[in-house]
Amino acid sequence: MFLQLSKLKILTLATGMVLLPSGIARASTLWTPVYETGFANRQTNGVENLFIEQFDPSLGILKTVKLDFSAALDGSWQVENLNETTPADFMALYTADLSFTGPDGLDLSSLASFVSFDESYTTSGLSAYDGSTDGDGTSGETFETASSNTTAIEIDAPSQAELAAMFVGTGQVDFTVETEDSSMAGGRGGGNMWSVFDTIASAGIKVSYEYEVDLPRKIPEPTSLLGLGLVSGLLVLRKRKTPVDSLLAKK
Ligand SMILES: [Ca+2]
Repeated sequence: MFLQLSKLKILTLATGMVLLPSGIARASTLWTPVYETGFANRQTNGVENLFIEQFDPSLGILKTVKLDFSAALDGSWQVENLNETTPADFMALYTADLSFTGPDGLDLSSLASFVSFDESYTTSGLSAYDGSTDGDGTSGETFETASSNTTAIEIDAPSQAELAAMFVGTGQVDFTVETEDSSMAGGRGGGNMWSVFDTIASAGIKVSYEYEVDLPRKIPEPTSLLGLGLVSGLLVLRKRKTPVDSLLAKK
């Protein structure tokens, strides 16, 4: 009997050791809201700065940086023959380009010339000036073009720690968007030409962060503790009765 009680007691203590730390630390994976920045309808040939929010390390452990880039170029070339007596022909080489660059160390070479167009336009037989300078009518013409692109880049923080580190903090990460237009136009058959290039750029960056948080450890519920107490109490009670049991057994 003593041997049996001892086994039960040891079993109870062992069970308590499992329950008192009570629970396994668990982790949950979450995503931050999407932070977005950008501009629209800006004239080309210049540099724009864009800033995105860093991941606040107080939220948890950064797992993934997801970046979405988007950009567009819209262009038009209008030409008009202003010569009032002589027909003329005109031509244009219309080129525009938009590139993203990021902070030092972040290779965005794949985003060079992210959006571009390279068009060649020629008019044929524009009449003498029709009296309206509008890129339309018998003496004018308008050409339009557009180009856009989107791409996503993911940085895996555990395997690209150095890269991911630049996105961690309470500040911002700087990006730039550079646009360039090197178009040209000319004519033949008349020295009176009206020509307008109009190139507009838009660009945007979105970022969201995947991170991991430790869930709180599970605390034993009062009913469990009560159960443990009852079990222990019963064991003590049974242990105290043991001598009586022995005497009865002898009888
Ligand atoms: Ca016209």
